[in-house]
Amino acid sequence: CNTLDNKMPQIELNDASTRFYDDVMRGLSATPKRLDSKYFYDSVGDKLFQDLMNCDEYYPTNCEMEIFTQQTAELAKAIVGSGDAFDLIELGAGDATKSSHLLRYLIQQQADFTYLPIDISENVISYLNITLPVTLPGIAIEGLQGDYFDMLKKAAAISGKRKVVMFLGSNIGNMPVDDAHGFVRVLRDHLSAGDMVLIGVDLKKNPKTVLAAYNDKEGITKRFNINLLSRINRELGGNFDVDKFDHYPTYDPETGACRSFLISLADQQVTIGSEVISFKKDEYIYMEISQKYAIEQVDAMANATGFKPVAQLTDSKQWFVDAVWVA
Ligand code: AVJ
Repeated sequence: CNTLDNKMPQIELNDASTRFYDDVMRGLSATPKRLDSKYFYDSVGDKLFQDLMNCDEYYPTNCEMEIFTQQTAELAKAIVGSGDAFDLIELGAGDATKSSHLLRYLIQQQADFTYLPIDISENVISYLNITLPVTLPGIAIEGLQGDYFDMLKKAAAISGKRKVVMFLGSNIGNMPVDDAHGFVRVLRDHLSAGDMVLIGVDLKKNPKTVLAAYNDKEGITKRFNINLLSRINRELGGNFDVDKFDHYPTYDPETGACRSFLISLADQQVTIGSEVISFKKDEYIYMEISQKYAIEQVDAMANATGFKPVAQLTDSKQWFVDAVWVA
């Protein structure tokens, strides 16, 4: 039952936009206000995230790339096991820049595997289906577009082989610790004994280093956050005046929670469709969490969720870990 239906904007909304609209209205009607960072990634947001990965301060991508390029054999060894056939599934594959190093190595080693990238974006999946067979000759690839867990079920129905699930880039950090445990437990429920997970997790480090990564001098992170307001304007008929919001990034070294907020610079009213949302001056919208973990917490997460830790590969600065777990 959807009580928001009669207030929907006049523009035609498909299922995905309806969910977007419902989530936005729920978040902005709550106290305190919040938006969901999973909506950062429209085409403008994708581009801003690309820019972020290339900026000086944003270290996680470079750290994980170092692991994938410098410790490829170790990664392969941890997941290949006894040399049986397996499905290598990647949740949120993006352009597969990091994983392609592992894929190339596995092909060279004549490992018997199929690469199954799962992404919510049809663009991502058709791009990978077309480009990977060219850049990685000999790859067996079957891209799956859709929700992670729906597609995991589908993958299981297709093959029944052992599964290795990659979840890279510290995407797990976009959930608070409890939710992350819940997510990993659901992932475990979709796997069988002997299946594996290769998960990338950003680690606690000098708080100034963390904060700088989410407060870059060029202001890309700010634009990345503000873009969600612009997206609401574009797709849901909103009228946010984006100049009346400031970006407030935070990092708490005790909990490892790195959170970003947008702060209203004035008492103001914003309309979305026919709904009016009021902001007080200095009121915040909670936008994103990028949780950082102590390395012991990564093993603890595995143990708490039905996995056993198998290996931990860190970059040379020990800022990031790719952990391998077995179900
Ligand atoms: C893609 C979710 C891992 O949280 O570090 C980058 C997104 N947010 N800068 C992260 C992001 C702000 C990123 N993840």
